[in-house]
Amino acid sequence: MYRSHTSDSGLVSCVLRLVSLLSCVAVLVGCADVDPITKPPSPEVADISALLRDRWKQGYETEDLELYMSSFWKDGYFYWSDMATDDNVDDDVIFDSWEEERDSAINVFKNYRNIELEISEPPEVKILNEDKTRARVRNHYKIQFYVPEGTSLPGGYEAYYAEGDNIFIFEFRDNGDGQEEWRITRWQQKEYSKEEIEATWN
Ligand SMILES: [Ca+2]
Repeated sequence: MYRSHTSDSGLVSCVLRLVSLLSCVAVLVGCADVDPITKPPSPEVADISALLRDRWKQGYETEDLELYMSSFWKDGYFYWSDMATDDNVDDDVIFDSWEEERDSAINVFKNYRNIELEISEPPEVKILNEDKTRARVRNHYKIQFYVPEGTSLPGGYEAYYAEGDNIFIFEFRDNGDGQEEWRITRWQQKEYSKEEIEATWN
């Protein structure tokens, strides 16, 4: 009897523990459901998000060439835009040099008096390897380029508008100053067509 009694008691205790454990889980899940926003982003997401905001976007908007170019790794840089025609690859712009990205930025900064760039935040970040040194990053952008005063674009417009999605590959590398950081190594731009932009207005 004694033995049996002990065994029953053990079972009861076990069940109670299980119930107690399940309650804890329920509380934890409950908390996560109520307030998911307070979960801080991982260091990778925070760093990548900061680079896009404080160097890539701010450098372009303030036409600060060095700041803008510090968003990119020089070695192995690759750029590809579908030029707003994703059904036709003949007009795509593709290059694999950091210098060409720089020349393109110099050209834009020379020809437009003001640039306004809006990006979706935070970007979607997917870490691609176990070492956490490579990530695929997506965001949405809206950009407006204003021509200098007294000039206009064909049709009399004072600004050029573009919108679309960016798909970046970021890598975590040594920046040459003994510090490792995330920067863009590959940038694919899927630009919206005029029809796609107009569809977002409705
Ligand atoms: Ca195209």
